[in-house]
Amino acid sequence: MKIFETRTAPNPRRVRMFMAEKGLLEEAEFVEVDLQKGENLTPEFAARNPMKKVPVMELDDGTCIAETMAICRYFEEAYPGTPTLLGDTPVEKALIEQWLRWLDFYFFMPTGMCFQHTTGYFKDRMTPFPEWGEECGKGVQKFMHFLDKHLDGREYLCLDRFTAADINAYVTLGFARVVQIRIEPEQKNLQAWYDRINQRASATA
Ligand SMILES: N[C@@H](CCC(=O)N[C@@H](CS)C(=O)NCC(=O)O)C(=O)O
Repeated sequence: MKIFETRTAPNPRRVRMFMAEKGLLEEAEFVEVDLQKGENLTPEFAARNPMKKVPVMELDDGTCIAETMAICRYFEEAYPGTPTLLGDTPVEKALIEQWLRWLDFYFFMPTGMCFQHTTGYFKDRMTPFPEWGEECGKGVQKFMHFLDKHLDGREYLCLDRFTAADINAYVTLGFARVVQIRIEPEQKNLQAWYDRINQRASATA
């Protein structure tokens, strides 16, 4: 299989970390896509993912699957016997899904909006509204306060073990640094959790 990705971009990073945790990095050939040059906007790329975003996975039979969590779901289901990151029981699966949605809507998306609208990185393909970007940045900081409180007395975000929720939050925190949003000195629980996840081999995958 092939995975079309951009090494510096946060969504592909979530997939890589997920695969690394399962020991599956060798399963795929990674193909670099230069987003700034618009390599994701070509008809050839759009044939694989009409939304023109990375990551996209192409299976050996030509099936293409886009969306970070859809790709992660594929690895979770297709490789039984690897560490589960999306839960084992109905309750675990639902709780992790709840966290993934919170993280996507209230953390990752506003971080992405802050990035796109304050840096103008994609101004060749969208109109940045800096004020909206700043507002989204405030939402990101608010969510980090929530995470810090939630992590009081907890080692991981959801359940009592490492899950995809930790991956998504960890990668988002790295992304937030690009727009100068960092863990504040008083956010000790969040910092301790970040340091814990940062020590995992998958963090540098
Ligand atoms: N919902 C998609 C979002 C994918 C996405 O936004 N990818 C970014 C990189 S992290 C991208 O390809 N941006 C290129 C562009 O917007 O032109 C997912 O979860 O995979």
